[in-house]
Amino acid sequence: MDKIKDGWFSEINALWPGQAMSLQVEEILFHEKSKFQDVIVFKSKTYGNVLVLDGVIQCTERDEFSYQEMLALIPLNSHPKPRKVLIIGGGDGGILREVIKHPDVEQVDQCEIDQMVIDVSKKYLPEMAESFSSPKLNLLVGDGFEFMKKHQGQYDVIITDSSDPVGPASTLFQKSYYELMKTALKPDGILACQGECLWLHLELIKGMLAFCRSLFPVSDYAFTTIPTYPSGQIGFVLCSKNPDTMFSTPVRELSTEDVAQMKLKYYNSDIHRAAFILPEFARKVLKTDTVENGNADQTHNGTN
Ligand code: SPM
Repeated sequence: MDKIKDGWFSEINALWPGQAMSLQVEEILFHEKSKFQDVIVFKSKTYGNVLVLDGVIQCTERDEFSYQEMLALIPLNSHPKPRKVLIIGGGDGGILREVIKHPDVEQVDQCEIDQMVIDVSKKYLPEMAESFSSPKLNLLVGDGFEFMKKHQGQYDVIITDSSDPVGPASTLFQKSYYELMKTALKPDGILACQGECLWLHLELIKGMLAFCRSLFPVSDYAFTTIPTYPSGQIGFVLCSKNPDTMFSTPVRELSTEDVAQMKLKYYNSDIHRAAFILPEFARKVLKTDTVENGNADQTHNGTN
């Protein structure tokens, strides 16, 4: 609770030294320690209810759609028929809400380690948690590594919605985790993971893309804008076992009517394509291995 002073929450963390996002607090709605982390939900003055884990903002009611829609729909709309999806993490339910919107999705398995995150989200973030009642969902509370070891070769798409690479989520940014996801995917499967911030973690992202290129024939990086994450931006690491995948070209193009019917507020097919266009400082570092087939900067490696 030392992060809240004089009615303001400040997100101070060694992962973004010398800067902090602050939100004015109207009321603290929940504060407890779970088995895994410190969990706070507060009502903010201008961003609705806010979920904070170990002092780091996970989502606010006002801007969460940017992250949830993009992390869910970029991989789903890059796959020709995403029937079976696995979500690792995502205990607030926002990624699930977006995954369920895709008409081809028949089954979603979700593995979240912390029951408390699910419970507080159902109570204080009801619009994010609305799809926990979906008949397509098989929800498990437990460790994602153990779950995937028992579910090999099963998924069209795996989405990892994690917190940052410290504490319970640190292993989710390592090569061994990507190796495991590769084995849990079907032969043409796709994965997407929370991929940190270009302004703050370029070297971490470079390292992740390097091991992705050694594991998958196709890997890429996209990003979205979001006011309440550090530096207002967060990215996604994308990998495919199918050498024909072109992440920056959606295989399912949404009409204006589709976008309205799916109640999308950030994602559309144009922003899907645009999300892969990186500012020069990042492009130079991340998009080193380019192909000359009109597929801009996407990496194809010759791995399988
Ligand atoms: N479903 C929302 C969960 C959010 N998961 C990602 C949270 C990341 C928070 N920190 C962002 C830091 C970016 N460098």
